[in-house]
Amino acid sequence: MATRTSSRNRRKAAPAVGDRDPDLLRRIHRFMVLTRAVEDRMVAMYKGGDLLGSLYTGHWHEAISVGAASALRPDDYLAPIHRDLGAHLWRGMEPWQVMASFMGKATSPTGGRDGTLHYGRLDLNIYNLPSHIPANFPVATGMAFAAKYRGEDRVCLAFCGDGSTSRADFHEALTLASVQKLPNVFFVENNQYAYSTPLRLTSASESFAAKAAAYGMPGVKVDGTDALAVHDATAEAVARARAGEGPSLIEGVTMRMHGHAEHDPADYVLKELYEEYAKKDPVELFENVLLEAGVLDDAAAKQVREDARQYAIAARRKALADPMPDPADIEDGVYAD
Ligand SMILES: Cc1ncc(C[n+]2csc(CCOP(=O)(O)OP(=O)(O)O)c2C)c(N)n1
Repeated sequence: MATRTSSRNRRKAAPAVGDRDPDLLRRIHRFMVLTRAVEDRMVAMYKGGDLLGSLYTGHWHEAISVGAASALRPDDYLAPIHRDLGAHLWRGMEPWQVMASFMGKATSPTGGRDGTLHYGRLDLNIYNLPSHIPANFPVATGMAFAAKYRGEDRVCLAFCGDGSTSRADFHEALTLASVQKLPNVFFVENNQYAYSTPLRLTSASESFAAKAAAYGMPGVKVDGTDALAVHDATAEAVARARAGEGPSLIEGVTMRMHGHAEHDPADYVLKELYEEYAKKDPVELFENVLLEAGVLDDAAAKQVREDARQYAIAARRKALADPMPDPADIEDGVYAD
């Protein structure tokens, strides 16, 4: 799957950027480009046999992961899923750490205990994502509960996929958060497939955002390929949570442009959907918004892409050279003393 489209997206640029901080916009753009570059590099690493197992990516989720994370304060909590590399990077996770994780290296955030994507960094207030989806949701309510209990004005942003909304923990988390007026922002990344299950077999509701009403919280549906729309919706929900007004639900609609993971050719996906979303590359769309607004020029945009490419190459080099864990440490961090 080609991950860069051409100037054809330029004609579809979103409305102007208003009086938003140009530095923030350029930073959002830079991290979206970096996310794409790192994931493209990691796809090549997967194909080249560098990784231990399969690879989960978030192509076309960059506007969601970066756009939403950029609405948080660093001391807010993040509970990501497997499509949210952009949110990790935004908060300070290094690309080489992510690569090291998929290689089981000692330098990965789990010290090589995990050979895939269950990395987090508590020093960056990023909760390690669990495999079971959306098991991060009840934990997110716990984190928000703790913040409220301690009288801190911290917010917790948690992501899940469309398929995950069918699970009981989704219902439990939203119920508890709204009853307790917890500072949660729940973000449903609707990429229209839950592995091979299409949206029409996941929910009969008109939207996921509409479900918020039943929990007594606001719900909003945004274009998940539009970084500004995502950022604005998240900023509003974060402000509400921080003000003690309780949780919100955001649905961002995008498309899973790669397989569930790289081993999956995803030939069950409708060809028309791929064709439609090939014209809606979130990275290109946002770049074009900034170019049209004069926040970025062509030379700067080119430089951002090249810097990201080089950064990803250097990250691979470091991760490859990093050591595997020492077998003597195998019990470290497993048992409490
Ligand atoms: C409780 C549970 N059931 C099944 C799985 C296997 N599984 C992992 S991801 C996934 C699909 C998830 O779909 P969705 O929530 O829409 O997220 P997406 O992968 O599309 O981003 C499944 C079935 C799991 N990890 N946990």
